[in-house]
Amino acid sequence: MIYNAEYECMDPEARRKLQLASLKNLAETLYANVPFYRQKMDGMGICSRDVHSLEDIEKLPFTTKDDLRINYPRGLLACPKDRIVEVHMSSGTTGKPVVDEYTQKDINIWREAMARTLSAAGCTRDDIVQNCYGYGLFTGGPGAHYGALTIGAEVLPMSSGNTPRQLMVMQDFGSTMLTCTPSYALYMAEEAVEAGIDLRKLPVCKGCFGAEPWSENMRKEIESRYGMKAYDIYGLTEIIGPGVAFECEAQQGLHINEDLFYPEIIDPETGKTLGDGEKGELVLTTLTKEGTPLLRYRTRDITYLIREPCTCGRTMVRMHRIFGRTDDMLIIRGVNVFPSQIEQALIEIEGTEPQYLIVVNRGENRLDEVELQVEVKKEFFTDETKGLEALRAKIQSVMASKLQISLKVKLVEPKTIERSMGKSKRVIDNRKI
Ligand code: DLL
Repeated sequence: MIYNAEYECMDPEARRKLQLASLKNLAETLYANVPFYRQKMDGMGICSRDVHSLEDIEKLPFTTKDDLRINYPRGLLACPKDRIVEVHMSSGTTGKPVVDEYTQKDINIWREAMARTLSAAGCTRDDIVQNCYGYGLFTGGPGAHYGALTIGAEVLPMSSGNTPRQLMVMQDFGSTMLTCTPSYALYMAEEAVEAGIDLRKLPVCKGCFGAEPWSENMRKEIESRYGMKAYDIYGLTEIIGPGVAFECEAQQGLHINEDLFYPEIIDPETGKTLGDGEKGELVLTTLTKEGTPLLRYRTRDITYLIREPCTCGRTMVRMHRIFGRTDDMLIIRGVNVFPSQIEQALIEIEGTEPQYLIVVNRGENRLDEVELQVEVKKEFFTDETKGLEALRAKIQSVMASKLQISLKVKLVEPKTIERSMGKSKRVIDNRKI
């Protein structure tokens, strides 16, 4: 279902005009109101009057996560403080958290973006949305909540955790839609089996999953365990939270809410703009935000843009599902490795579950050593050590040929890798300690 055809199916040329007007306005506001941007633009000898076309965005400065941290907590505010009505922050596992401050207009933009997102997955006012993204400073819970309310659906604001209660509510209230991280969806499904609950017999038939990388394999697993259709949704605190991009029923990439967020793809090394279809770092500009608007924010997420028209009728550009991040990229003995590549390689190996953990150590010889722990399907975990040994050797040789690294594979029993209620942790890099 298309929530707002006027904008989602807009003539691309008309949209470009709108984007240009918003961009000029943004450059002007940031120059006038945010000293950080004024200094940057002065340093580059550029001002808003130099923006004549959308391509001129390349003349404007980038914003990085470090810029946000340096300006913590309120250095990037672009409007008077009393206009702020809500604040969110990232979890900030390293250093200071990044902050997003919303005016009422920003909240309305978020509601719109998330209403489009949930509608594309089939959400209507008849739905009961069990929202198990975390509530609080994290944007997941509130974002999905606002979207569901805007559509007029009923929301169960569960937040994450307390899985027995989640399953009880799902059965008793007949939730029809699930919103949470893909890893938590799988965790809940496993707990349901344990509790003797057949999720496929429940009304839950669709879900929007995101906030962490996941694969087609995980999608299939969620879809078959719940008997549902699973959609990928993408966003980040800095830009608005969830609601930046979402899958439609065609599931051939995620539509970016382009009238609100302007995407570019750059080469992360050189900063040069790349063309459609070329894989690189996603850079986003918030076109209409008031509280903490950002110019050319370097997301560190790797994807490419798909400009061809989509069968769903939306004209908004699509991005490929996120391949990984420039910064979770592991360098193993000089070879660049993304955890998502390892996951992708595992999909093709019969007998493994999409649950894995990468442990990186620096060996006595000072060389990197990687241990890949992989969960094996129950039926494989028999006493027949020969079968297991063959599987282990197979994984090892697939990884060596696909990733050009040799790693030690450790097969573990089903459900031994720690499950997370929020974002799952796929890498333990002991080299930094
Ligand atoms: O995770 C916002 C969100 C909430 C998105 C709920 C979707 C659903 P942050 O905590 O700031 O915000 O983390 C943002 O998570 O830069 C990506 O690296 C990653 N990420 C988010 N969605 C996806 C996705 C939220 N669908 C960071 N696929 C982003 C892969 C994702 N990675």
